[in-house]
Amino acid sequence: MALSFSDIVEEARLSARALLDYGDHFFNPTIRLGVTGLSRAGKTVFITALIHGLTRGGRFPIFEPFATGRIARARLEPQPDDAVPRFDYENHVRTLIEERRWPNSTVDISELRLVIDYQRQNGADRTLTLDIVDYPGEWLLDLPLLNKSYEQWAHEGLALSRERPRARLAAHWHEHLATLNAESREDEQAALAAARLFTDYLRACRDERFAMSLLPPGRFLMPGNLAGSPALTFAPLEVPVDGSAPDGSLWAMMVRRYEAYKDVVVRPFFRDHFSRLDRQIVLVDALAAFNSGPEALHDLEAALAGILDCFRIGRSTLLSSLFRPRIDRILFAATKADHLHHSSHDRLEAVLRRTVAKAASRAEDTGAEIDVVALAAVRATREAQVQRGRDKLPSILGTPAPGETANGEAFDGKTEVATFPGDLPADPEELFKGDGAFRGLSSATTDKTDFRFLRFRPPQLEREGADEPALPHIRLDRALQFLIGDRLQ
Ligand SMILES: Nc1nc2c(ncn2[C@@H]2O[C@H](COP(=O)(O)OP(=O)(O)OP(=O)(O)O)[C@@H](O)[C@H]2O)c(=O)[nH]1
Ligand SMILES: [Mg+2]
Repeated sequence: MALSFSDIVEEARLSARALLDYGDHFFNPTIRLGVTGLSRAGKTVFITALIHGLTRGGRFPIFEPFATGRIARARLEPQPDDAVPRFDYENHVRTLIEERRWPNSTVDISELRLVIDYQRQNGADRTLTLDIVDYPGEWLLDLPLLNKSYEQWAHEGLALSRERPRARLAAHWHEHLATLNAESREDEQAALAAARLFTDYLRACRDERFAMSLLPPGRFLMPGNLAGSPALTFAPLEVPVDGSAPDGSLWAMMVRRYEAYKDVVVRPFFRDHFSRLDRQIVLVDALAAFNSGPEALHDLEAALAGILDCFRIGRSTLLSSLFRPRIDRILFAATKADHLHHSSHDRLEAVLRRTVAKAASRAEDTGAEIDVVALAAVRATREAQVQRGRDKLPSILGTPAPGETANGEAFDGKTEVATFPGDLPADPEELFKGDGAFRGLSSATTDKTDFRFLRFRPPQLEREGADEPALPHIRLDRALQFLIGDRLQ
């Protein structure tokens, strides 16, 4: 790949940063852990539960350094990056434990530093600094744009928007597109209308439940302080993939803005955040995808392939071999596993493993060790046997959040209900093929099935003395062991 001048400047900046970080890490062993996932995947809850568990004594039998008592203590310290918002841990914990509500949605990147004092296996005392970075998966999915020209991006985006079921959502935008001539004079009003209709289409895709999660450019749906700027006012045009835009044309205007988007949004994210990560966990709301059917599952698969591709691109983009990104472990985690009976947790992992494996075989080598886990960072349900007719059914008990409804019944946030979690098939292939393979939650006492997206309140905790009680979880310790266990040997 030929490097342009701006690429070379970029590489010099990256190298300087890498050297600085390297010096830092040498004296003060540090892991930068990236936590990402699409909107509502469970990032905020995961980080809150992780920090609460490490600082307040969680139950982590599979996290070896913790279970064997080698971790003396873990404490919060001021974070290293002054320009990044702090992860609002204290507030999130209060919301979860005292109000028994889930924390509000977060839209920006945030960071928190945790310092862990531990004893090495050989007895020596050491300190490991864990910097946790929460960032939207939508930003990650922008990375492939770095390797794509405007024409390539427009071509791919248009092709995708003409496939079922997207075509229906793109109808208005397509109508407008048909009135545009890419080679005509540049025209701000045409660009504004195209960008608005294109953004409406992206939003409609996102809102159709889980389906269709592959949607760069990510900032179109979370513009923040760039709202209304030219860098966010462009859209695909019908242009030849290998063509070049005539001077002064609408096409040239779109190209310029697409490149501006890369300069002001994608490159800074890559340089300041992504390229500095050591470990990465990608949270996936796989159950929502199963609930939406095979189409959503194929979409999820494509999104995971896209994500793996980002890690590969992270390795090859711009970088000399000396300063390649250093992510060496990636964990894919299916969240909210407390919506399933424990007998299905391994199956959930199997489906995710199968989905990632397919994606991994298409993406080239990411150079990182990859694993999968099914977890619930905060377990909101308990298990019970419920009598139905002559049978005893393995069920889960939880308190639906106030305002949740199912089968015409509205919940007040106080009553516990028993639901019967659908079984996942033993063979993951069935989910990809068939309809009706997974039905999600249904009522345990009747055979009504409209419980699929029921949200439970966080659990009621029993206080033991003055200590803050531990939050229950599923396999959070397994995730920790993979993500940082080896650095606490
Ligand atoms: N039952 C259960 N629900 C969970 C769990 N984690 C997350 N959720 C649900 O998923 C929702 C989203 O979780 P968040 O942690 O806010 O997700 P996020 O990825 O930070 O979302 P954004 O900030 O909007 O990008 C929560 O409001 C809960 O309803 C879990 O471990 N168990
Ligand atoms: Mg969040």
